[in-house]
Amino acid sequence: MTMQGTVILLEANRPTVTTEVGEQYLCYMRGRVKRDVGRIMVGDQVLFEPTDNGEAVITQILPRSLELKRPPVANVTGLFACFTLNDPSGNLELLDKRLVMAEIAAIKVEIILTKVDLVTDLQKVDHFVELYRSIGYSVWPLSAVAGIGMQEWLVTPRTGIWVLTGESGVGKSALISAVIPEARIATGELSRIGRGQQTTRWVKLLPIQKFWLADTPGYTALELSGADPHRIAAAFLEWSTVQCRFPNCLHGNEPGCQVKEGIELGRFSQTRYRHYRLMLEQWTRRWN
Ligand SMILES: Nc1nc2c(ncn2[C@@H]2O[C@H](COP(=O)(O)OP(=O)(O)O)[C@@H](O)[C@H]2O)c(=O)[nH]1
Ligand SMILES: [Mg+2]
Ligand SMILES: [Zn+2]
Repeated sequence: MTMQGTVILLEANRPTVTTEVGEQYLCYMRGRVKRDVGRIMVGDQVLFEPTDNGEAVITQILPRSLELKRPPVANVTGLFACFTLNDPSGNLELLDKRLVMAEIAAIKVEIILTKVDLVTDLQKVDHFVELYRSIGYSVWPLSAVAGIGMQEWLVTPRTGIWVLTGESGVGKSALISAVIPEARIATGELSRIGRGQQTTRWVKLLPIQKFWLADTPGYTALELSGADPHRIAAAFLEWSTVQCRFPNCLHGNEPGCQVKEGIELGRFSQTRYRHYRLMLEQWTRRWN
């Protein structure tokens, strides 16, 4: 009998697959798909056949919608872009870059503002939340440690595979531990196993409500590949509300640029515009 499931873990090249109703199978790769053993990823949809001993044989890896390289996860639906204004304050340029990359890769993205229990400047928080919400992003101010805002974040309906991204120290592990206490044990064990490839490749999908949260010990990166200046400009969603004189305007020194006018009028964020210009520069240096 052929069944379909999601690869939620790879250990020593043995995939663990979960069906839609939550049955788990430790799988083998056999026959024609054996050559795919190095190719299978957490997040893959696979067809498999259970064997008599409660294990299963994978017969096919279904086509992927998307592959994230770091962490290695296939078929990612969404990213949680984690950011903190405290301990230590995060880099807004990196945040905007993540948001842009998610738009270009057509991955959903929501912003988690971590460590709000440490906030001393409430105005700064309000400004951050208002800015990104006004652009259209979901923003979840929360504290994993103090248990603030966790329910609001978690009960929002989502499906598919979601990955926590953000700089080291922003609180990704704390979030996972707060949501799934058992996950902490796995993460602890892992750090004892040691370093190197094993660690960075280690990913596990954890079931939360109706979606999967990827537990990744390593840091996450989105590449600028697939980007070009027009895509980068289009990823600044707030600017889609205006029309420049030239339809292909890149909002530099073109006459009749409504984006620049909007910035002068205080309608658009000057900081985000600066990050846009930096991204264009980086793109030019890297790809030309
Ligand atoms: N006060 C406070 N500290 C936090 C919170 N979340 C994480 N931390 C602390 O911030 C540090 C980094 O957190 P961690 O989860 O390891 O960050 P990661 O590198 O993104 O996984 C640790 O010392 C955590 O205890 C929070 O909500 N409030
Ligand atoms: Mg961590
Ligand atoms: Zn323009």
